Amino acid sequence: MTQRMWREHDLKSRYDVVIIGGGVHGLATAYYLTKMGVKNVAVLEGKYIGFGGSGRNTAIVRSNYRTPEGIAFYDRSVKLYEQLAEDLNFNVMFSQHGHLTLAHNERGVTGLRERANTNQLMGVNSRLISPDEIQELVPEMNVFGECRFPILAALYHPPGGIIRHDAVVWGYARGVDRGGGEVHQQTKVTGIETRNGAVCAVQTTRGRIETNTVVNATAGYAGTICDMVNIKIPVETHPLQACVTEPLKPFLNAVVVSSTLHCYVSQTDRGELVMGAEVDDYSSYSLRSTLHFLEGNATHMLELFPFLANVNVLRQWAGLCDMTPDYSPIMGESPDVKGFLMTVGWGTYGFKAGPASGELMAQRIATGKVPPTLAPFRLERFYENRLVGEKAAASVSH
Ligand code: PYC
Repeated sequence: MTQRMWREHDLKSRYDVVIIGGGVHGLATAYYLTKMGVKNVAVLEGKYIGFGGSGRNTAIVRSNYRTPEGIAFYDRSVKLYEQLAEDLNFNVMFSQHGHLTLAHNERGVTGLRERANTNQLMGVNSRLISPDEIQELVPEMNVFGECRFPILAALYHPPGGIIRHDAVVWGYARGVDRGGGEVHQQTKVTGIETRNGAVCAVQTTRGRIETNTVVNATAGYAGTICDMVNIKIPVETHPLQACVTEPLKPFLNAVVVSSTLHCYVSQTDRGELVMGAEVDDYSSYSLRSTLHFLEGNATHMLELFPFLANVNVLRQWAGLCDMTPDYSPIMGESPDVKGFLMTVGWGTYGFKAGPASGELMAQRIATGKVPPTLAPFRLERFYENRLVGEKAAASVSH
């Protein structure tokens, strides 16, 4: 009989680790835990795995960040993504065809030059390139023609690219199952119990589970889960919208991003263009996409690629992004509730971060020690004034 990708189980009354959220962060944490020998692990997902941000992103992977802390973290994630197909024995279709961030004014060029320098100092392959080189890499782009926002330079990051996001989620889920962990879909967490300042149980729609370690690996609902143990996190939830066109002949062999025009685009192996914008400027939990987004995104995209004017958009959607004040995540154990850990607040960077987030959280849990790459992202940084400012590395931000 064919082996199922991941099996269904009755909920046990006790697990060593309970992970809330069946997206890439929760599944990767469980996967690396099982690899480290911690096998009595359950991932709880209220809907189906990949329902949230992991199934709603634009699948861009890169490590050309701004801060040394961010670069080290995302570089580890790119390296794990590079090995992932072999590690999981599952084709995740990682296409490292390069990533271009365009600058349209002098301030933009200065910001990209600073990022290129810091990337190079940290061993990450990124460099500033001229309009001639941009045109060579993307011949179909309107680099020298009539336009409102001239292209002055770009940050070129060859290891960046796109991956098949569903495959990553399914591959990790299968890895968890084969490693001895459990994936529970349709299992909503309704409460978390504490005793003497430490986690002792989780209440779910399928029953109560005893555990001393809970990981909040949710997006969109990170604050709701933290509220269950009276922890306040500085997170605001905003929708991020994206869309996909009908398939076209392959012409775009790089991810192209313009933060001035608030848009980014890549071409999938099937030929579709996946395009997105910045987060909506209002806070909301709506997963519905809007005409306003589509009009704005099309307008900006046509500045770069005027020949797309008659291409049909097939689908549009929204995902939820938990934005922190410094655009960096919150990772590690809560300072106030023992055994309550978080990997949340990923903003618009969540999907590309999944493997490194999972590996570091698993190391934190399995060893009881804080890995150096994780340390800068602790919740305490907001009280200690040690922010890790990554807004300038956002593909698009207000
Ligand atoms: O940071 O690469 C990025 C990104 C793409 C879409 C949203 N964020």
